[in-house]
Amino acid sequence: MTRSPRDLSDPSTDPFDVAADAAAVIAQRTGVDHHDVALVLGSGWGQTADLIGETLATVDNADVPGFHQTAVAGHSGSMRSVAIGDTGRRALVFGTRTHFYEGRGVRSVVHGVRTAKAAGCSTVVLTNGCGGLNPAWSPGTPVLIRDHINLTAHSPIEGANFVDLTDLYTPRLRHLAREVDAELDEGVYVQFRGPHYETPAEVQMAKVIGGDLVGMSTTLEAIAARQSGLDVLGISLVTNLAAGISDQPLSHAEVLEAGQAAAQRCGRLLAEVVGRL
Ligand code: 8IG
Repeated sequence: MTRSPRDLSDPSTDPFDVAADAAAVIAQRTGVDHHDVALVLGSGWGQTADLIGETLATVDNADVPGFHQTAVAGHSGSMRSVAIGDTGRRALVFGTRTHFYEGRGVRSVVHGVRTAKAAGCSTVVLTNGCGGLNPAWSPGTPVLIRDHINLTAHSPIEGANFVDLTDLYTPRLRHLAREVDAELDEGVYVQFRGPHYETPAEVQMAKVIGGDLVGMSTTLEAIAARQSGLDVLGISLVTNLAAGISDQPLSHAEVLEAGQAAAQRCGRLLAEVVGRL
């Protein structure tokens, strides 16, 4: 018996049911019913997962309930099951994410995280490319996310469900990341809606309210991860100085370039952290 795929945009659909369906397809296509850690690869992070271990299966997003192909250059529209070194554990690596600015709704944005939970993961590693407010962070610098400010005015949580976001970015995992790379700075990530970059005045606002990094992703996913009981590690790759911090204009080409340049350091960092989880 086949069921018709459930549509996340239908309010009568339970998004956790779609996540369970997605996890079942992933289990079938990858041949394992359990993954241990999920990674979401943001701008500039595309190559980094190769250092984690061997890719044992690749699944097209289009074949998994609730997932979509991607619209952003430099992102891949598939997910992979990767052996974590020789630990016997598996990573579920999402090569792309759905961004809030795509207008598919918050449920789509956090579907990967909910699917990771349904697939058995206990930890999610959220990566992104972003703008940096600290002029010392040259393009290609990875920065740990210590906390966030969500300026989307949305939440992935539905109903009167008051989830505690204290220590949202698991302190133990931040500590682990800094054991791997002692030079890692930490910062507060501010999510704007996008898809335009900020004005210089908006970047100054982000600074005044306590931000260090500006981007268009991650916070909604982190909130959904906490709701699901997942541990969260967030790592930003500063691919450009935020608007007005330097006198250079912003371009997506610059973003991709910085990612290439930083791939070694970021790849090692991810591989080592995931290996030690
Ligand atoms: I890559 O400077 C990247 N993503 N909002 N601002 C915002 N998002 C970004 C930026 C940036 N760089």
